[in-house]
Amino acid sequence: MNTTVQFSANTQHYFDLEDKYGAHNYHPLPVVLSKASGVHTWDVDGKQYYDFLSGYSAVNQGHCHPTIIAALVEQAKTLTLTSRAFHNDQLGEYEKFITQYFGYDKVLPVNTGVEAVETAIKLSRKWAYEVKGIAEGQARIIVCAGNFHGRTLGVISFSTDPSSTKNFGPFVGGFDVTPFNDLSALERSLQDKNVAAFLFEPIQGEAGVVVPDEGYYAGIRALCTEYNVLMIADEIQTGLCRTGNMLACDHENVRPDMIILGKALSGGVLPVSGVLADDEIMLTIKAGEHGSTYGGNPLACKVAIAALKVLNEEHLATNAATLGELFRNELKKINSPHVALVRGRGLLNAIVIKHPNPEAAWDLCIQLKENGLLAKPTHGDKIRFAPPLVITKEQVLDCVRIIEQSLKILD
Ligand code: IF1
Repeated sequence: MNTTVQFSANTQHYFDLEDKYGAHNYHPLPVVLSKASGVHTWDVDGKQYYDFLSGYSAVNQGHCHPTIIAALVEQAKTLTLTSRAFHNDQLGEYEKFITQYFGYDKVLPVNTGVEAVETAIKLSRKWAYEVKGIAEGQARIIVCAGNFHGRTLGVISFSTDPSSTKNFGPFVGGFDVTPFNDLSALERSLQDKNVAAFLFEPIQGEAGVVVPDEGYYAGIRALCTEYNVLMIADEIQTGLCRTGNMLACDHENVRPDMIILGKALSGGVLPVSGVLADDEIMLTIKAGEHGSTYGGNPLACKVAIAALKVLNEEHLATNAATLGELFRNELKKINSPHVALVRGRGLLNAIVIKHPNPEAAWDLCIQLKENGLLAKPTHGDKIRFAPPLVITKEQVLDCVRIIEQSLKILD
């Protein structure tokens, strides 16, 4: 369906600015947002939308959460950055808070999600050589086909997605790919004595919200323990209540050796990420061997404590579990001929579109936008639905109605 849609002069003005002055490394939905609160965003013409992307699960607590914003404003007026050349009165308090919150000895704070993934990889290699005793330079890290862990050269080095890797080589070595959700294949890859770690997403987000079989996490835990390999869970998108538990691995009561957090660790207010691990792993990195200018800055520490408190105080894991179940059940009841399947856990869900038009998912997202709901396709035929976890039952039912109404455009 190729109709030329007219946009307000106001909206077009912002499209033109980005087109002329910005890199073209995204293809955003044609909407210009200027305000947000809770589950809603508003565009420059004042139209209201439900946000069903949540900044790719960074605003689990809802846009501009007042408690988080208050913490930001208070600290922003006091002390924002010291660098790690000096101590400050926020970092240690944050480190104590988050390590007790998740039950690990230590945290290494950085800024973006991919930076935390890179940090976890560096920790794994240090541990491999200095604790496990693998020969220097020989450590292997097992990753999953269909993975998405970020966009630095080190991390795309083990991507299996050509759109992440084409013409970005040469790449970093030391990674082997195993199928996601396949414990037999994982065990075969662990026969290599040089394996240091297994890095995985509990649910593959970018791949289209691929949920593994029950027992996958427990199986990984058992195999990593048996073969003395670090189990590293990238919970950047699945963590912080998104999938109905504080961490997705909690669904099977499994404790990874390292967890990687980002996105909603700040409630969408500024980049905050980090790696949690016990001393045997964390203390392999010594003074001067890793860091970053903003890593663990006082502003990020204050905001992250507030963001983590909101998750528990507002029972967002329970809300995600309950309303996610409702959302999937109501979507299935629509029984649309254009929806091949509905899948997800908690409020990380996706539909797979089946339609002769390869642009059908995009066209549906355009129609959803017209009807007041923002979502975006991932990998062509899948649409991720991930609202802020503060959404109410009435709002979920309202959004199911919008989705049902919008699906008619594909008839
Ligand atoms: C984009 C995807 C989601 C992540 C996991 C690490 C990172 C991400 C599991 C890196 C980031 C973001 C990146 C963003 C779109 C979004 C995304 F579509 F790219 F894959 F959510 F599914 N691990 N995911 O999901 O964190 O460095 O971005 O802070 O690149 O367009 P980051």
